[in-house]
Amino acid sequence: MPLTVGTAGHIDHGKTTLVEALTGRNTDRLPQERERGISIDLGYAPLELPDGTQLSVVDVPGHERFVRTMVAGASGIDLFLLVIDAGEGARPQTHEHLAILRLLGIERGVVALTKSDLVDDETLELAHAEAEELVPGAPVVATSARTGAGLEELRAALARVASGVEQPGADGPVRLYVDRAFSLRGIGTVATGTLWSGSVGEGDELRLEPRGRAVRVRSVQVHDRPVERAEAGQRVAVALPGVERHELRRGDALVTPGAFAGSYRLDVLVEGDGELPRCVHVHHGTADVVARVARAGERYAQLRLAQPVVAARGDRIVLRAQTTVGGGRVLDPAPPRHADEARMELLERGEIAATVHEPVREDELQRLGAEAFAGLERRGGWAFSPAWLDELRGELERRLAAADPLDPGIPPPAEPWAAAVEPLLGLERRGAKLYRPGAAAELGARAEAAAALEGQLGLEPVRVEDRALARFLEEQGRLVRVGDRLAVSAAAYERARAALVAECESAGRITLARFRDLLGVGRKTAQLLLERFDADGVTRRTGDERVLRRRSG
Ligand SMILES: Nc1nc2c(ncn2[C@@H]2O[C@H](COP(=O)(O)OP(=O)(O)O)[C@@H](O)[C@H]2O)c(=O)[nH]1
Ligand SMILES: [Mg+2]
Repeated sequence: MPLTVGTAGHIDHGKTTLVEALTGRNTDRLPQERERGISIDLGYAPLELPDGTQLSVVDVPGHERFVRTMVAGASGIDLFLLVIDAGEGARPQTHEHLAILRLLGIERGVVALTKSDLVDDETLELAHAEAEELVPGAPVVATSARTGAGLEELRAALARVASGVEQPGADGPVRLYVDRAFSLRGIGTVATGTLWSGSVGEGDELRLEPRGRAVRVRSVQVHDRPVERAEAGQRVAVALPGVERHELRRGDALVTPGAFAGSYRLDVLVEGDGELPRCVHVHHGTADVVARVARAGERYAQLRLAQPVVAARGDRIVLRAQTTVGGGRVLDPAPPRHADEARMELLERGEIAATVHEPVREDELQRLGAEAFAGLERRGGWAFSPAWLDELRGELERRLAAADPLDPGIPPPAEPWAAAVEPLLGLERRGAKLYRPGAAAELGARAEAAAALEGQLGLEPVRVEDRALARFLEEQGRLVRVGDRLAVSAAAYERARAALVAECESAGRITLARFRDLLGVGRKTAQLLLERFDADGVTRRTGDERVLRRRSG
């Protein structure tokens, strides 16, 4: 599996010329080829070294593109080829590129002093010394693309450094950040990028995130040649039938379904020396997204992104404003909406389970690490701490104790995890409320009030302010509610009904006035009672009169 070498260095220092001298390919010429639909592998050139090592060289045309390409992860760029003009020495972009390489943890590479044909030996020696000081530990090789001097030595140095670089793993879920997307006649939409992990082959079902769209891979190319499967670390072009060109954006990721998701927040460990502006460009994968920085203590920050990114724990990011202002490592690719220093400390130490208290979605936690679930309770796709469950039980107990004894239930939790957690609570669901198992309504402290009320009840409605008490007593057959917060005795209601039914059966109907006279009550009381009989389905109103409903009995 080839490793990828990324060129770095100030503009006009001879990067492209050197890559052409090494590989025979002019990476600057590719855009025109691309327009003709021939090459889909912009800026990449294969390089076979004398010892058989396969390298893939990426030469980055513009500065912005440099940043983007470099951020493309450990398996995006495995080693650097830092180019310094022997006559000019290190310039601003030399330093910035080096800083970015360091932020990203790309530590291995080779320094090429270029244009050695243009300088005298003394200048070359000076440049050599300067380069060794600038990049300690990296081999420094003087070269001339014009004369070919030093090219063999440079190849040997690259082979030496490459032999010490770890190959990216082919296992794990697929992750490919889209670098470019275009349409080819007869093929459809094609996306290119570096495969960070996993492998991709014809027929694979993947997801395009953060859009969340299912896609199927029709065919795969590596360095312009069709392959059965592409492996992690390779430059890949995938044909995606059915996907429109405009549905793909740089920064999107093709991933194994469910393995990664988009997020508007990243919790990161800040690397670099300190202060960050409040607003930065976050470079991650192939994305460049604006974000607000919420610091959490001296070492951490939450990045609040203008567009979602698809990240994973451990990913490197570069932060830029006018220039590179810092970098970071992702601690949580989809953190809660709050920059929590204590939580980030736990995440940095790998104590994932300790960050979980209230329920979090299992798939989100899964993304933080394989051992994330140790010591947690899991139910219905949610994970939570046993301590949280105890707290919830305690809280519900308190609310149950405070509930109205007449209806000793409480509304169940309404959070998204409620259905998963409810069976663990040991409570009984009745209708819309939760009760202690077997709990029954009781008068409790209102027994006296109930007795006093019952003493007043008769045919004339009595005011009852306590609605719950009125409902309870009515359910027990001890009163009948009429109007708004009024009640009559159950016996009076029965008597009134008997009178009403008898009258209707003999006369066929009844008026309000007749009913009032029959009972010997006021108009208002007669009205309230008739309305209740209507509501109970005893009578039906027709104009000024009432008739019996057929089923009344
Ligand atoms: N004399 C000489 N000129 C070189 C050499 N390498 C590059 N150049 C010239 O330096 C200029 C910039 O080179 P280029 O590769 O485009 O630089 P880049 O911006 O770093 O990619 C071009 O005019 C090249 O012809 C070299 O080894 N010797
Ligand atoms: Mg160039």
